[in-house]
Amino acid sequence: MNLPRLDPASLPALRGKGITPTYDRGALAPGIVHLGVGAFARAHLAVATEAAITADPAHPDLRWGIVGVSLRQADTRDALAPQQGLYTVVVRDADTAGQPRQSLQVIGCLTRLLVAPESPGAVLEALAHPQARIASLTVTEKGYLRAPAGTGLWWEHPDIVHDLAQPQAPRSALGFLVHALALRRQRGLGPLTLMSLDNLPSNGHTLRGLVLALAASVDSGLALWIEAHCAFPDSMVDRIVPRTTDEDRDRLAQALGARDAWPVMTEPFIDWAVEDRFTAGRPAWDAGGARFVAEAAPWERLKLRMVNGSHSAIAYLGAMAAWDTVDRAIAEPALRACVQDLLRHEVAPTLPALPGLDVDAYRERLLARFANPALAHRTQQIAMDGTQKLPQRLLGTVRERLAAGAPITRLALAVAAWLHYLRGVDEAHQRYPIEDPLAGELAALRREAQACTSAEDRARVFTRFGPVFGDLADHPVLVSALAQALQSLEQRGVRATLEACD
Ligand code: CS2
Repeated sequence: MNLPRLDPASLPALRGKGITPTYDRGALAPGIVHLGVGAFARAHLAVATEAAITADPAHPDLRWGIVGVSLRQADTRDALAPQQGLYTVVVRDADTAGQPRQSLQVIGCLTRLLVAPESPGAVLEALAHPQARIASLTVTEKGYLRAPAGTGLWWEHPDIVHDLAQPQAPRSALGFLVHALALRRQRGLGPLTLMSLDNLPSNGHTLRGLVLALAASVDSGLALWIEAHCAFPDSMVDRIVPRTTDEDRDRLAQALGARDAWPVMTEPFIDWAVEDRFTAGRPAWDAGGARFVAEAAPWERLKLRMVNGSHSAIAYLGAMAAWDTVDRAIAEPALRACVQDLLRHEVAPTLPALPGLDVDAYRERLLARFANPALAHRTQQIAMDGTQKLPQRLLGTVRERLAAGAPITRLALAVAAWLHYLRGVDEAHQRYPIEDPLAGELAALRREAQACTSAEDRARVFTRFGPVFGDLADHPVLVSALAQALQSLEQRGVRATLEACD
C-alpha cells in the first residue's frame, strides 16, 4: 500500500485520535539539548517532556523543545529530518488473554537533529544557545570515558586527547559539555543543568566529577564556574526499549496510516526518579511519570541491581542457550525460578528500605515486564558491553554479600554466564561477536584462562581482570563459586545448570 511518510503534512490524516501534538511545534524554544538521541531517550525523556509541555493544554509550556544530538552515526538524523523530527512511540504488551495490543503516540518535542561528527560547531552552539537550560545525556556506560581500572577520567582515551587539542570540534560528550560551558561563561550566559540519564550509580555525581576534571585541565576558572553554577542531579531511569526492526516499522505503518522510518517500541511501564535540582528551571516531567526525589542514589541502586542485574543474567544465560529474546528465556521455568530466587534471596537483602517501596511487588512486576511477549527484546542486545555493565549490576551486590558472609550462588552463576558467553558461540553452535569496548582485552583474558587446566584456576584468572572485578581479584569464595558455575555451564549446559540450581 502506498502510504505517506509521517511528517507535519500527514498528521491530520493519521489513524487514531488524540495521538498527535496539539501545540505549536514551531514555537518551541530549544531548551533541552540531548546528547545520545537513541531509542531510549526518545521513549523516555521525550515522552515525559511531551507530557510536560501539554500538562496545561490551554497554556503549553513552550520552553522545552529538544535538540537531539547523535555523537557518532547519522542514521537518526537521516531518518527523522524528512519527518521534521516527528516520530511514533509504540507501547506494546498483551491483554489478559495473551493477545498482543499496542497504543501509539506521535511525539512533537524533538525539533532539531544534529550529527556531531558532521557539525561539531552546531552542537556547541546549541549547548551555548541563550534559551538552552538543560543538557541531558544517554550515551551508555562507555560514553563517560571512565578509566578502565579506576573511577576517574580516562585521560589517555583518544577522544579525550583530541578534545583537549580541538576545543572547536570535540568528539566526546564530555568534550562538548566542557567546551560549550566555556562559551557560555565567555558570553556571560547562564549555566546549564547537566543531567545524566544513563544506568550508572550516582550518574549525576559521576558526570560532575568527569566534567570538572576535564574542565580543570582546560581552565581552572572554568571548573570553578561550573562547580559554583551548574547542577548535576542524579536520576534513576527505567523503561525497556528494544531495538526497532523492519517488521515493527511495517506493522506500525498499517496501524498509523503513514510510514515512520524511525519509531520506537516500548513497554507500558515508565519510571524516573530524579533529584529536583535544576539551575535554570525544568519541565513538569511529573506529568509524564517522573518522580522528583530528594536523593536518587538509593533508587538507582534498587534499579541497577534488580532490573539491570537480572536483565544481564537473563541475557547471558539466554544467549548461550539460544533463547533469543527475554520473554522466550523467562518462559523457561528453571530460568524464571533462578531469577526470582536471585532477586529475592541475593539482591533484595542488599537494598536500602525506600519510602513506599514494596520490594516483593516490585520483583513480581519486573518478572511480568520481562515476560511481555510483545517486545521481543533480544538477549544479544542486552549482552553487549558487559565490562561496562557488570560492576554496577552484579559485582557491587557480590561484594556486599561476600563481606556479610552471605551466599552468592546465583550471582556467581550470572557472572559465570558472562564469562562463558565470551567464548563467542552458543549451545546451538551459532557464532556471535563480543561487542565490548574492551573486547581485545577480553579475548586475551579468555586465552589466558583457557590455558589453565582446572576450572578453579580459570575462574581465578578471570577475577584478576581489574576493570570488572577490581578488589575482588582472587577472592577465594568468589573463585570457588565461579569455578563451580563455569564448569557446570561448560559441561552440562545452561538448562541442566539452571535445573540443578537449588
Ligand atoms: C538493558 C537496559 O540493554 C541493557 O543493558 O538492561 O537497557 C534496560 O532495558 C533498561 O535499563 C530498563 O530500564
